[in-house]
Amino acid sequence: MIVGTAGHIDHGKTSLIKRLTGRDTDRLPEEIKRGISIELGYAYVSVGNDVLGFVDVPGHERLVHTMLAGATGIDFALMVIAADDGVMPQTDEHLDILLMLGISAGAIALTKIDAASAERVEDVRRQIAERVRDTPASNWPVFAVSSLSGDGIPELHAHLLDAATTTQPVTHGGHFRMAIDRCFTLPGAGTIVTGTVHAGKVRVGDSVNIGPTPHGAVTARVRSIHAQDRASESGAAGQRCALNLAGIDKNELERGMWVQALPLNNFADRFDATLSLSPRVAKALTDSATVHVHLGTASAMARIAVLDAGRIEPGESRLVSLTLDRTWAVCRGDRFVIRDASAKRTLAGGAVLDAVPQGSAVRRGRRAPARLKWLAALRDLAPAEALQAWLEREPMTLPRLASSWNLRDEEVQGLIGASGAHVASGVALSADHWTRLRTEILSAIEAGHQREADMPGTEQLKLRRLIAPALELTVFGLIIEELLEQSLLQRRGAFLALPTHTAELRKDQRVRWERIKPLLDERKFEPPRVRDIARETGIVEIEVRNLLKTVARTGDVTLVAPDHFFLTTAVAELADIAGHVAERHGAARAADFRDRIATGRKLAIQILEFFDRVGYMRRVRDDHLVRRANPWRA
Ligand SMILES: Nc1nc2c(ncn2[C@@H]2O[C@H](COP(=O)(O)OP(=O)(O)OP(=O)(O)O)[C@@H](O)[C@H]2O)c(=O)[nH]1
Ligand SMILES: [Mg+2]
Repeated sequence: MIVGTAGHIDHGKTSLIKRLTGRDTDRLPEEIKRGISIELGYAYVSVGNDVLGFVDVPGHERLVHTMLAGATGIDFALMVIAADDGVMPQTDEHLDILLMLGISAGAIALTKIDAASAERVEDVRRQIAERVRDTPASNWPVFAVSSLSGDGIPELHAHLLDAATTTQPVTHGGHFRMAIDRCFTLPGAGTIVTGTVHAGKVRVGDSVNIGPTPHGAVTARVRSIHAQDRASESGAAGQRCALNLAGIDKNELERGMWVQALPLNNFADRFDATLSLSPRVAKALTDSATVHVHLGTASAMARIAVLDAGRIEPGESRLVSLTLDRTWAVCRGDRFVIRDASAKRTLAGGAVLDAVPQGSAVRRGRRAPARLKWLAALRDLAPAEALQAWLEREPMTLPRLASSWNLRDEEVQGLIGASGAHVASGVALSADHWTRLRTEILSAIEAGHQREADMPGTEQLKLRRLIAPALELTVFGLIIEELLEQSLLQRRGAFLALPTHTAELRKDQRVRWERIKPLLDERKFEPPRVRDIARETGIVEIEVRNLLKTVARTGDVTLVAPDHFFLTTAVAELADIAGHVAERHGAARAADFRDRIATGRKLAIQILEFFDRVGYMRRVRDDHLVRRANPWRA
């Protein structure tokens, strides 16, 4: 267990830690000279086989950011209030911060009782009771102590040891994450970073990512570990650790960065969260306000967008989006604290809901009602239901889920299982969504058949553009594969068709088709049009047209231009050639293409336009750019 002090300046935090652990954590020359704590202090005592860790924070009003860094990751708060002063501004502020960070276990040390009358001590007890009323801190026992005389210290000591055995350890699952609070070089050892492990476990020999640095995340290897001040093979959530890192220079590191397991890729300069404004602030927090945000051991400036209201009134909770002035590492559930722009007052505390907003959050606006509903689900529901609500709206890749929720593979699997989601090609979709997409695909193809009865069907990419433009290609492909396997769809050359959209040639039609086919084959890149075929064969024009339309449905010919049917095998070759031309020249242009296929210019253009229409190519002015592999070769 890690105990963290909190409280107003000079109220006796450091003295109390010294009395409890025998260690003076004020060691900087400036701390000794000024008699105040400036940096975080650390001390440890053994409890049986275990070690109790202490983090001592400064009380100075200008050092609240340091207090915040220290309070991150503690399990147990030791609120220190001096009997002479009683409740003071940073008593209030630190207590707010502890509660905003979600720290619910704690005790209150009423210090310096040797310097106050018994009456005064009772007065301050009443002040404290008043202050903590209606907060989780109202359960924290109050110990009247003197670090000078030692009065009350054994009782407090015993209580902490007891709490250490009964307090539930932080059972954060997930990948290893630790916010760096110190980094330094140890002669003979190299780069050391320290912090409180926020989640997961790290072992000697592990590779870890450190970031964000100005060059993104940097990889290093854990050479050795001290956990709770002892050499160890591993460090786990809830322990203070010092990691000796190989492959990284101290100068690349600073407080605020995270050491994380390699699979985590959770860097963003924006996150969406729930935010509660302290009931003790005087003014509402307005939309677009600029604030300081503190998360882990980092702080940054950020702009707040209040998503579900115009502003946040004191005591209210709202959904917000924070845009930071730099990139951060964040995961769902991370707690953070907001201070005003001049860093004078603590205003609000929150928890991250969407760590790395993507997809529709960005595309369709962060205040879209559906998105707000979804964020509320993330806030209010258990993980499996929250994931289900999320997937109902849009699919999520498993790596993104793992990163933004900090889940290990088996945890991802468990959650996916519990949410009933459908996983395809590393993407999770709700089962409903999957079924809906299947239905939409079938009806879009059906509609295509009705619209263009003489086309064999709809091209796959065009279909995706119509139905699910944001869905990963591979996932869309898998849905198509499933429909093909179940014989609900058929491939006809480059097209997808319903099995019902076909044509059997009658005997007389087959005979005529046998006569026409060689004509198309003879000049395969510039075959005769309907009227020319009619003239050459003596078959009535309208019958030629109807026959070719019927053959088109079987997929053997393709209508490329008005009344101009090509053998589908020739279209496939033309698509290859257009692809080569585009590869050679960066784009397929009519002139180059015509030279290669030796047809008229007008026809070359018509063929390229046909490729644009079915989604094989895309036209930009006179250029036709390839969008995908030749669909006739799929
Ligand atoms: N009489 C008396 N003095 C105390 C007691 N505890 C601390 N002091 C004195 O109060 C002063 C401040 O004590 P610290 O322990 O440095 O206070 P702090 O809360 O750590 O101060 P910051 O870290 O700067 O916020 C020192 O001069 C201590 O000797 C106590 O129980 N009784
Ligand atoms: Mg101190």
